[in-house]
Order: sequence, then structure tokens, then C-alpha cells
Amino acid sequence: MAEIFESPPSQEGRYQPLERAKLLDHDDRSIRMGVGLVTVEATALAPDLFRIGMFPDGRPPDYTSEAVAKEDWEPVAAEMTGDEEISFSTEAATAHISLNPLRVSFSDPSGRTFAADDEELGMGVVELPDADVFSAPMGSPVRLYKRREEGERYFGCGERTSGLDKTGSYQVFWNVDPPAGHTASFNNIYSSVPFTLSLVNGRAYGLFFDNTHRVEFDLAKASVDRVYYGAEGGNVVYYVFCGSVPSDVLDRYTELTGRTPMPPLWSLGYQQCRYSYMDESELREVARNFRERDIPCDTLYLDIDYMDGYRVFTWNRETFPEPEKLISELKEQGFNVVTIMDPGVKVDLHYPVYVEGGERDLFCKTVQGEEFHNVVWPGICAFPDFTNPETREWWGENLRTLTDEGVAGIWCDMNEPSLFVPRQSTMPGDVVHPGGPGAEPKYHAQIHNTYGSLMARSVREGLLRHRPDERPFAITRAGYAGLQRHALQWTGDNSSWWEHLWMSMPQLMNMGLSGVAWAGVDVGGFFDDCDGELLARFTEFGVFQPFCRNHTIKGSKQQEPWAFGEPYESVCRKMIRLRQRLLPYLYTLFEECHRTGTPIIRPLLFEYPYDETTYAMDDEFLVGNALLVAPITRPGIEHRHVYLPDGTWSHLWSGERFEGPAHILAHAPLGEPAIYVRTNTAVPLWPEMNHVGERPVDPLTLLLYPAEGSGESTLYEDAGNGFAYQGGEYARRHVLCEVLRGTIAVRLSVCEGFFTPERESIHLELRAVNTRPKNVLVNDDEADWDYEEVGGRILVRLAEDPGETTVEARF
Ligand code: MIG
Repeated sequence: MAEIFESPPSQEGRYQPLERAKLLDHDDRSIRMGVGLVTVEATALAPDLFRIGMFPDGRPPDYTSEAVAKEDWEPVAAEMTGDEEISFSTEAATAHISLNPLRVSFSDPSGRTFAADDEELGMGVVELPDADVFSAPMGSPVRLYKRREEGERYFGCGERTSGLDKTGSYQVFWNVDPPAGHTASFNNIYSSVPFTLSLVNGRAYGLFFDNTHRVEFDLAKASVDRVYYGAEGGNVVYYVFCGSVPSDVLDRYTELTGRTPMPPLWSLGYQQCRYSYMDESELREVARNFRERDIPCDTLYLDIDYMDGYRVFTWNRETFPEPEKLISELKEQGFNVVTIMDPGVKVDLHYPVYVEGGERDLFCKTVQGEEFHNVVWPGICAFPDFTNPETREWWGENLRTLTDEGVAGIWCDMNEPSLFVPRQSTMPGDVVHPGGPGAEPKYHAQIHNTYGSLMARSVREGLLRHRPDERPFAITRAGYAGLQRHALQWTGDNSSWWEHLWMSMPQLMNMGLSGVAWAGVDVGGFFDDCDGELLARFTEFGVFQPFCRNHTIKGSKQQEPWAFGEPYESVCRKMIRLRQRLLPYLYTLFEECHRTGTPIIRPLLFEYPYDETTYAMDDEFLVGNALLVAPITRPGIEHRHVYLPDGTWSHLWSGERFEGPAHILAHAPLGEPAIYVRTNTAVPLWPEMNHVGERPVDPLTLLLYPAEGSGESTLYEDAGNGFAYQGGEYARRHVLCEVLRGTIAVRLSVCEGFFTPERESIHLELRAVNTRPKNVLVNDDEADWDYEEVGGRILVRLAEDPGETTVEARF
């Protein structure tokens, strides 16, 4: 099945591994070597980050890449010893370079060896029988062979649907719009992140193979002790992240490729979409239903039918006569409106966007120099050359037709790019991206995987220019490594199938392990009809996604939370309310992700790399480190197996306590999904509200399940939009909960930062405490508290106070 949408196979040729190298020169952080016409360079960018580049045909080293956000690194103290067998060491790791033949490997001060070249095959070039005109600028295929260490397991690889562990698999990196109803057996779909996170004996390192041609990895499939990273053309450029815990690898990887920006807080609320809400009255009706039914919702979508004949940057004035009025009235009810856009620009001489794009030479070309045309929704279209900075600027300026009407965010679709002729194909490899005046034109085959990222980039930059004081909200379907700094990624067209509910978990966890943390699948499923039970279970899972949006295809059954009546509507309401209450927790996780690249939803292995049982846990996940969620993914059942890793966990609904590691059978009837809270770890909650900003966040509740031992957690708050947080206008508090010989002590640290949340009080809600305390003190004075036997709940009401506060419950 997978083959039908792969691009043509790599050209035939003879692989030539690098042989004897000559040391050319070196400085504090780099060593250059030559093997005939090939230059190889090893650079220490940071103590735990090395970059290796191999440049065939006498090309000078060039690391420019759409993936790379950071080029200026602090000086590193790297020491070089040896001449044939070179050691190039920082305080954290050593690159070992043998010159005859040229082979590279790494080790850390504990003696662990990793990312070692395969001795026989190393890296090199495929010599083509006779280079034709087309292949000339692409260069020859390049390859890198590494040894697989004993027991090494591979994770990551970006958007993949088939589980977590990639060991023994073949991975293709080539963005496609897959045929309808893709399944877990598919390989490459919409976006490409050629990055692996390896675990060996519980210790991590990462390898990013930065190449925007078609890339393929063999992760010990053909041979158990060898892996292969290859590309159809270009250079070998790869980065080794020395680790040794997954969070350090992700931290450096996202420092290199860019971090997820802080989202506008409203965008973390529940969102509702459909292909399409066809006219203004239908959209208002959906909005009215949310408010009347008391189901929280922050955002509504307009899919392609809002446009005039699918012409990008236009409105259909019959169905949406006054978009500005509509959008501002919805805004008063607390809804943001987001519109879709596709890259295809209709070829139409009466359409200014097309005419201007042509006149300014901003479209992709054929090899003959004609405008490249293909068919998408509007009919015959031209395609912006987003590699050209001027095109990106122009596209961003055109966004005014939407932002001037009050559109809150932009959803980029079809940007693999997806074409209709032949069906769901992409641009032929020889389409030319001229790149603008002075640029070196590129064949599509050279930059294919970046097309989606570059479109998203132009949208984000445009939004920032139009509304410099607001955080942009942009969504993309396709992209390349580093796409996380431009937009969130939603995962395209899933199906309303139980299999897809399961599949969403590995898919989002794989993305999170590859830097793309802000992501979500269509809740309820896109293709086919949903049903009540599937929607309810999908929503039980979906509200924990970093991006939570319900969406479905034209002609399918209605899929809004109320569409299937009771009991499903109540389950959806309960879950969406829970999400709304959890926003301060999610927001705190987004800030952590923004600062360190740590994913928001995490596979268990991210926190417990030393526990190999977690490597297979693809149907449960952590949200931050305080919540473990194990959704039901089959109809008609209420029980499932859950693996609880090391630590003490309380069942959210009953408070029942478990000591991990443990395999348990969870009872999870509809509306009570299996959710566990790490004990002594505070989960901040908002009061109930129907949308962000509906009422002040007062009181803010800190929910805790205390148990003998201790735990720490953080609450991050800021204005929820804008950039003042960068100047220190945020509030960060640490919460330490210690339970010692039955006494529960909760300490709120002094508030860091200059932001003052507007509220009178903070509530501490301690659950599953089986006896009534004798007294509860706040900073040694009697507190305002009560105790409820049902649920063993102690509620302590604290006045908001940025100073250190200690609460003690004594028994
Ligand atoms: O060819 O805009 O993945 O979310 O509703 C289908 C219509 C085009 C694909 C997107 C989907 C969207 C649909 N689009």
C-alpha cells in the first residue's frame, strides 16, 4: 500500500563510502577534512551538540536550512588530540574521528559509545552512471550508515501513526496527502521530521539528518546491527544530541530548530469545525447551541466554502455578506473565528491576487520557464514559490483581507502541496522554485518537504506584522523539521474509526518526541460518519490534546458535541468543561515547552527511559508529569489495562491510590475515563467558564492528592496574549507538597515575575484524605477551611498573596 504514493525510487548507482581523509585545518570548534573532492567538517556547537557535514563535488560547507533557527552558538571549549585517530572533546562528549578510512563516532565521559559510523560503510555518495541534466543540481544520493548499539531502540521520526518504537522499520520522509482512510500501516504522511531519539540502556541521544530532499531511514530493518540515513541528493548534514535523558535531547533539538511559540490562551480552549459551515446563519446557529447548552467553546472555523469560488483571500459575499459584523458579534459571545487557506491561486485574469503574483514573478515555474499549473479546489491554479522571501511577504500582506475583517487565526491546508492531477499527487520534482532575484533556483525535489513550513512561516510573519501585539495563531498540515516555530500542526484527514482514536496517541507522541508538541487530530474523526459512543470516547481523549478541535467532512453526519443526543452530549460537556478547567495546567505546560521543548503530551518513556516496559505504551500518555490518561479505544467496553509507572498515582474520580510500577485493570465507564494524578503534584484549575475571558480566574484551585512523600509542581500565568511576558510580566509559582508522618504541608513559593493575576483567592483542594484534620494552619494561623467526608476533601481558602505561603493540615 505504502508504495503507491512514494516518489520515484532512488537512482541506480554504486555506493562509494569515504576512504582515507586528509586533515585540512581546524579551529576551536571545527575540524575540516578532505577526501578527494569531498569536504567533511565536524563542529562542536555546544558541549552536547555536534554537527557533521559532508559536502561532495568541492562544494563549500553550507548549513543553511529551513529547519535551523539558531546559527550563532556560544564558543565551546573543544580540545583536539591525535592526528590519525582524532579525539575532539567537550566537557560533555567526545567525537572520535578516524582518518583512514574516515569514520566518526561519539562517546560521553561515562564511556558510553553512540552514533558510531558503521565501520565498513561509513558515509559516502552514490555514484550515478551518467548524471543527467535534472540530477546535476541535486547532486548524487548521499548515505550515512551507523552501527546499532546492542539493545538500541529508535523513537521519534515525526508524524507517524504506527506505534512508538521504530526499531526494525523503514521510514520515508516525503510529505504527501495520503489517500482517504490512511491507517496505522502507513509510513510518511503530511509532515517530515528526519529525527530519531535513541535509547540504549535507558540513556538517550538524538540524531537529526537535515536534508530536504526525499529522505529514507532504515532503522535496523535490513540488518539488526546497522541503521541507514540517506537522501536523494544534497549533502550529508547531521546533528548528534548527546543527551543523556530525553528532555536534554529535546531541549537542544528545539534550541537548534526552534521552539513552539507561546500560544494565545484562547487557542487552548475547545474548538469546533466542519467542512463547511456554509453560511453565516449556520455558523451563528452552532455558536448559539454552544452557549445555550453550556458547552465551552472558544473558536469556530470557516472551511473553504467561505471563499468566492475558492479564491484565496476572498469572501463569498452571498453566504457571508458582512464578515466583519459576523465576526465581531461572535467575538462578543466569546468566539474567535479562524479561516482556512490553500496555497493554490486560481488562474483567472480578473483576480488581482493571481495577476499580481504573475506580474511580480512569485509563482513556481516549469523547467521551460512557464508558470507551473495544476488543478486544486479553485480549478487550474498557480502555486506561490514560498522559497522566495518576497512571495512570503506578499502572501502575508494579502492576509489583510482576512485580518481586517477580524479573523483571529489562519489554517493552512493542502501545503504538501497536494494536487488533483493525478489525484492527490504532489509537484513533480522538476518544478522550479526561482527563489527571487539573486537566489539560486531550486528544483522542487530539493526543497519539497519545506513547502508547508515556508507557507506557515509567511502566515505567521504576516499575522505578526498586522497585529504586532498579538500572538499569531497559525495551523499547518505539512511541514519540515522546525515547523513548530511557525505553526501548530493538525494531522489532516483521519477517519471516524475506533482505530484512529487509538492511532492518535502514538501519532501525537511521536510528533512531541520530534519537536512538534503543539498538535492535535480531528476529534471525532474526519472521514465517515461518527456515532455517539465514538464521539464521546474520542472527546474523552481529545480534550487532553495540545490542540483540541472537533472536525468532520462535507456530507457526514453532524458531529458537534450535542449531535448524538444523550448520554453522549453530557459526556462531551463534562469532558470539555474539564479541559476548560485545566487550562492553567495546560498553559503552564505550554510555557515549559516554549522554554525547553519538553512535549505537552508525553509518552511514558519520556519520563521513564530506564523502564523498558514504557517503550511499548502507545495507548496511554502523560499530560505534563502530573496526569496519566488511558483512553478507551474500543466500543462497548468499560475496562482496560493500564500501566502505571514508578510513583504513586491517584485515580482522578475515586481517589483510589496505586503504587507504580503496576499493571492494573481500570474501570472506565462513559464519562469517567481512566485518568490518574501523580500524588503531591498540584494541578491548577480554573473556575468553570464557557470561554477564555468569560469571567475572572477567581478562585484558582490547586488540586492535590496527598500521599506519604513529597512532590513539586509549577503554575505559570501571564496576560494570555501579547509579548509582555518576555519583559518579565509573568507569574511563576512553585508548589511543594510534603506528607510526613501524616502531616500534610503545602508550600507556595514566592511569586516570580511582575505579573499580578487579578483575583481575590486561591483554593487548595486536597482529595482522598480519609480523616478530618484536627486543624489547618496558614502561615501558623487557623485557616478558612472545611472537610467533606465524601471524597475525603479538604478545601482551604487562601487570600491571593504573592508571598510565600505554607498550609499545614494536622491530624
Ligand atoms: O481536499 O478544505 O485536511 O480538514 O476540511 C480536502 C476541505 C481539503 C483537507 C483538510 C480538511 C478540510 C478539507 N481539505
